[in-house]
Formats: sequence, C-alpha cells, structure tokens
Amino acid sequence: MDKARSRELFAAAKKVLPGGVDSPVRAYGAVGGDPLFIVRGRGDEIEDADGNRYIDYVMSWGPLILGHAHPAVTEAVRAAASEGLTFGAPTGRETQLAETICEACGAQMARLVNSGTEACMSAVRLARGYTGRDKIVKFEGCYHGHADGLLVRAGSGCLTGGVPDSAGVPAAYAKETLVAVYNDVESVRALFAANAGQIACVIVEPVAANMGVVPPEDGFLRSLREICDENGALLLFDEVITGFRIAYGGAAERYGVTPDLWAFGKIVGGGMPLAAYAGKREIMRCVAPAGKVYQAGTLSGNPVATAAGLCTLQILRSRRGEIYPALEEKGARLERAYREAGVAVGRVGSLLSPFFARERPARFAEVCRCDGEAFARYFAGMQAQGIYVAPSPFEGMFVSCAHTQEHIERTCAAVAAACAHGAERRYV
Ligand code: HOZ
Repeated sequence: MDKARSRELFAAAKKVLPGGVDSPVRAYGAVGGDPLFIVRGRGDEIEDADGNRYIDYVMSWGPLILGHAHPAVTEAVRAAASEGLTFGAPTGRETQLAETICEACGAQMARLVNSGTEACMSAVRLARGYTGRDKIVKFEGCYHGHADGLLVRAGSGCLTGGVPDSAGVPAAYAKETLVAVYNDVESVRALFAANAGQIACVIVEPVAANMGVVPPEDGFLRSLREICDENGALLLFDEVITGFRIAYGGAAERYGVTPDLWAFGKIVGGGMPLAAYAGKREIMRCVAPAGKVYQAGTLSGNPVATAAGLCTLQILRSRRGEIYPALEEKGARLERAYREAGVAVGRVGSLLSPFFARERPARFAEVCRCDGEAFARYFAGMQAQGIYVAPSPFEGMFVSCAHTQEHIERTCAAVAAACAHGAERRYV
C-alpha cells in the first residue's frame, strides 16, 4: 500500500500545524507511523491522498451515522449554503432543530453551539450558575472536550498522549473538579460526603467512550440520579457521542434515567460543526439573555450546520424503527468477530471498542492495564487490510447505516487476521 503522498502532506503539515494535526489523537502517537490524509468519503468508505480505499470505522469520530456524503444531507447543505453561509441573526431552522432535539431526549429547551467542548463547558457553567455552587464531579477517563476544568484526569487524546491533566490549567481552577471512578457509586458518595453543599453537578458520559467503550454497570446511572437528587446537584449527561447513537433518544431512552442537563455534539450536526446543550426549562431559563449565565457565539445555530443536523435527525426519526435494530445487528456481528479472535469488547449498539485484555474492563484502572503494543499491531494489521479504525485504544468504533453487510463481513475476516497478528505479546 503506497502512502507516499500522505507522508509528504504530513511532513508539510508538521511545519505549520503543531504535531501536524488539528486534534492530537489524529497524529498516530499511540500506534506509530504517519496519519493518512483523506481526500474523500462515500458511504462507509474513505479514500486517502494516495488513492487507497478503506472501510471506515472512525466516521469522523461519530457524527456520520448515515455515512459519508449522504445524498439528502449534502443536498440540504448545498441548498442552505446557496442561501447564505451565516447571518448572525435568528433563523427558523434553529427552532426546528432545538424542538427536534428536545422531543427526542425529553428536554424542554436547548441552546445551539459549535462543538461538544462548548456544549459541555456551557452546561457546566449553567449548572454552577443555577445551583450557586462551584465544584463539579467528573469521572477519570471520561472526556468532555478541552475546557480547562474538564481536562482533569481526561480520556480520549489526553489519555492517548499520556497527559490526562493538561498543562496550562490553573491549579486553583482544577481543584474545583472532583474526580470519581466510573462504575463505582461509592466513590461518588464519598465526594458528596466530603464536599457537602458544594457540588453543582455530576457530569458523565452515560456510556464511557473515551477510554475505549465502557458501558455503565446495572444501576450505575440510576444511582447517580439518586445521589444528585439527595444532594441538590444536577445530573449532566454528556451525550456528545451517545446522543442519537445508542438509541434515537440517547441514554435516557436506553437506560431509563433522565438527567437535568444534556450536552450533544457530533450526530446533532450531521457532520457540520454544531452541538447543543439542553435541559429542563427552569434551568435553561438561566441562560442569557433569558437569565444571568452568559454564553454566546457568532456562528451558533449556523444555517448550513442546522440544515445538516436537522436533515440527519429527521432521517433518524422517520426510520428509527428500522435504523437502530440494523445498527445493533451490525455492532453485534463485529463484537462476535472480536470475541472469536480472543479479544474483549465493550459495546453498546453501534458503538464498540476492542480491549486487548483477558476481560472487558469496567473501571479506568483496568483500561490502563490493557496491552497497548498489541493494539498497535492490530491497528497496523487492520489498516494493511483496508480497514480504518481509530489510531488509539481509547476511542470507539462507529458503525453507520452505510456499512454494507459485505463490508461488515470483510471487516470480521480482517479482525481475525489482525488480532492473530496483535496477539503475539498479548495479556502482559
Ligand atoms: N474528540 C475526538 C475523540 N473522542 C477526537 C476528534 C478528532 O481528533 O477529530
């Protein structure tokens, strides 16, 4: 497989972009080698700058649940763009998108922003403004974007790069972030006991998906709900990854636990830079200009992005009865392939990740004991067979509606070969 052009492009990029990329986890730091430079995507495939084609399971890290360049979504974008790229004034589609998001998850009001980072950061500020408290609880290994206070013990690229606590975050600010253990209710109770009356919210990925995919244990999310209620704190679901993916109604639909606030990203923008935070009316009314919690944005509710997001959600809503069962089936087929290859798997619906460990981890400390070198060999084996997976053991695989049965089967065969290759020094 020739990768000369990608190599050249990366060499040029490194001169002007830090690390040659615009987001750290893209840089192949955990697996070695140079990143592929992508020129186009169609359905479930991407093509790199050297003309190599790959079945894609990164899918832009989650947004592309309908696949690359979905005809209806690209047409919606084209039509919206031809009317003007941005106005910085209200448009009707923002209301429609907010209504669609709220109807799906059970929220009453939403505010549109540009990225998952902004959505989480703003929702945390809102929780603080609403409760009048400063401290928040997050879980080690969970990632909520790169706002200062949320980088404490963070997953995703921080974990991949070995810097779960970023430089540049003032210690005085970081100490307002209390860190609990995902899937360990007692660790949350202990923080509430030690910080009575001071905690504004618990922010959690309902399915942890930035330390590999770690599903919540039975009762975990319900216990968080109870602890928050007992202590007058808000429960904030970061559904940037899980929203509209693990079910049309996200975690509330899948697990029957309703938070006070939600952060959405990825799928809600249909592949464009759009995200949202949402919640109960009483809380959302605190956001400016209705209330005193300030948050703003020149491109918020951008007309082209809302067109992509709305079109995507409308397709998901109208065909949810067929889409989600089909995604579940494809995810289950891939899970089986990994298990048959002797690799543990975390999976919820079409979101999954292999773990090079004897058993699927349920806690962050167990995730950290997985075999990173075996992952790197597996990654190289998959790429050599034309399968594009994330260059990090801590990111999920995203299955889309566009993944064909034939490509899923081709992937299963590739998994068997790549895992045999990755297995040599497994389970250290
Ligand atoms: N935050 C993404 C991973 N969970 C990475 C985004 C990117 O590198 O494009």
